[in-house]
Amino acid sequence: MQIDVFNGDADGICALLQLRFAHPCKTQLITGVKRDINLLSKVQATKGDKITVLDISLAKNHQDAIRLLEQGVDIFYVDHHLIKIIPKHPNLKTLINMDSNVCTSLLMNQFLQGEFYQWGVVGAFGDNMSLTVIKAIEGFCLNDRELKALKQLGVCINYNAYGRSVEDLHIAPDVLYQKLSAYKSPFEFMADTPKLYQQLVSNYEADMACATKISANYDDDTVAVYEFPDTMWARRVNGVFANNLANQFPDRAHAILSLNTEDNSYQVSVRSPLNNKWGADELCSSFSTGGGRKSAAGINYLKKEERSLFIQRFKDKYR
Ligand SMILES: [Mn+2]
Repeated sequence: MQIDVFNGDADGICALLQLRFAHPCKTQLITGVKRDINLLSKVQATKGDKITVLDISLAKNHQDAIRLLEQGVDIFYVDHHLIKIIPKHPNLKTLINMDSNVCTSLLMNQFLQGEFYQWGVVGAFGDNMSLTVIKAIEGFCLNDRELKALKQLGVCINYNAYGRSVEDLHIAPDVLYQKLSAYKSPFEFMADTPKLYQQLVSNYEADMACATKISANYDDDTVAVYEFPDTMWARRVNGVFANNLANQFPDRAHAILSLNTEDNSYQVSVRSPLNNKWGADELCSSFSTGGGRKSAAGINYLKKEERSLFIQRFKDKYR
């Protein structure tokens, strides 16, 4: 059996779309909300099964990867999240690159030599890769109007994956993947299913309109901190709002603290300055439930009493 395990965001979905267009087969899909990264723990497999894992940290899934490898399962692992030592195993094939100008969709595009690069571009826009990086990828051939359309699609597919649980999402990521997999070109998708495409766009715009009404709790030249309430739109919008702030203020680092009233904690999204992409992973990893990449990282459960400690470390990091 083939099992495809992928992050439910645009980067995960677009990496898998490219791979399955190039190598179609019947697969079992395992995915979740963007922050649900311990996806390998959900996998039950037996000797001879093949698993593809896309866009979730191998460091965070290390134990389950070893469990499956020891069972005689073959794993193909493609990712760009922080890992110190990549494990070696005869059944494990990895394509891992932690450069901040790389994402999983771009690694897949390279692997497939640009065959379905348009979906690679969509995934890369979802992960907030720069225009310079995207224009340099293998196979690239788009005019500015097409590029703009793919950007909007990437942002909206990515946006759909944000929420505390799949119940917060407008469309479950596995369902969205299956719908998109009918279109080898994203332009066909946008032209062919205007209803679903428009739905993705309007969901995004409605939540962004709510977010832009919130002003910063603290800001100076180097950092800005926002706090969001515990509502469905806020649970969906926080990461993307952080990306937008990063684009708008490229010399400033941003943190969004989203309240979780259930356990009196915050979910934190951090973006390092776009013009100096470093430190977000280190900052977040200094808290027990934190992790991510140099440019974008987060903390799942920041206790309310750790709020000022976090803000202090955040300011110190980027001052
Ligand atoms: Mn990614």
